[in-house]
Amino acid sequence: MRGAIRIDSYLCGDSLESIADDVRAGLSRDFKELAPKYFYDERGSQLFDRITSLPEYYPTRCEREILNRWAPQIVALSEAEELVELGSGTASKTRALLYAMAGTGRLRRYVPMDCSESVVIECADELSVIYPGLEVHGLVGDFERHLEHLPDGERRLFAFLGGTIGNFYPEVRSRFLRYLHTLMGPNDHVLLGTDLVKDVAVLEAAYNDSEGVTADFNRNVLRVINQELDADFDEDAFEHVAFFDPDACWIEMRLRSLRDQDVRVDGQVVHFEDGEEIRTEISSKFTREQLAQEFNQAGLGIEAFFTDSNGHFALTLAAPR
Ligand code: SAH
Ligand code: AVI
Repeated sequence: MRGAIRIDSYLCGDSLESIADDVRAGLSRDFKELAPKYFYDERGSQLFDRITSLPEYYPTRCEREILNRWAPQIVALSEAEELVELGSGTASKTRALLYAMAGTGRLRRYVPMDCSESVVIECADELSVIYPGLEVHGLVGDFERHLEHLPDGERRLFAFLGGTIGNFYPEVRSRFLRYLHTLMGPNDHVLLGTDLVKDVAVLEAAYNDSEGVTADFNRNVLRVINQELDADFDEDAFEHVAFFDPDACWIEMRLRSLRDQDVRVDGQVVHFEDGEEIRTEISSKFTREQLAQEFNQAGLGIEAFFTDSNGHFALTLAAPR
């Protein structure tokens, strides 16, 4: 016995040309750049999963601590009957929220959205077995482009966990929060996970783990582009770089070319100087004051703010004002 599953995909329509245009545009800038969403093919999602249990990568552990402790209160405050999760991944921490919602007897639907098809299918399958009465409506899509396809609902809790909002540039982030607000009804809530500013050594260690998993995850973007666009990046010719930029207040990940090289990407040749870097991800770190300001600017009122016992990570519950 299992709950009903429906999965809609909005990425099938994405032509190779649109990925090619995006990648080509990023690689033709003076300072080359690739979007972090390209990390996450099936292997990239598996590597991210390994990152979440590395000793240096504290965010997942901290957010799990908060959810395990506060999920019942979050559910009580939001009176949520439906969980909509953006960038859901394997939804491993989300289970604390679903469990608390099920405990109230009002859990109706779970709507995971992720650009990685494999994780949406896997987690929909698993959760429909654990909660046989649960309707799972998965969306394989880009949360920067496809939020309009989220099903309508009542008393929804929009969860955006893991600190993934930190992977947006600040202007994209504020646009995203304002847009999310327009999608929310008066009884909906948003639960946002954000990594907090802390000791630089702790921050940098989380993105430079001793096993090199983050380095493999970073280089995976080259593998994805090789597969998608018939490119010929040599993964071993690029090294992983990650550092905290105190002015921007973010961790920046880059791939540094280890030699002068030409790479063929979608029929064009891209040149890399020895030592030239491609920016592959930013991961912003926040203070409570900054979060309050950003929610306020998006028209959202904060109802609760939780951190783990070390004050490393925060979950903010907010609703339209
Ligand atoms: N929420 C999970 C996973 C975080 S990893 C956690 O907290 O552990 C970031 C997730 O967002 C990945 O599953 C990745 O596939 C997804 N993702 C990244 N960019 C995306 C985009 N533009 N649209 C949709 N999903 C995206
Ligand atoms: C998904 N996101 C919040 C992770 C982060 O920490 O910014 C991705 C990641 N990059 C390297 N390690 C983990």
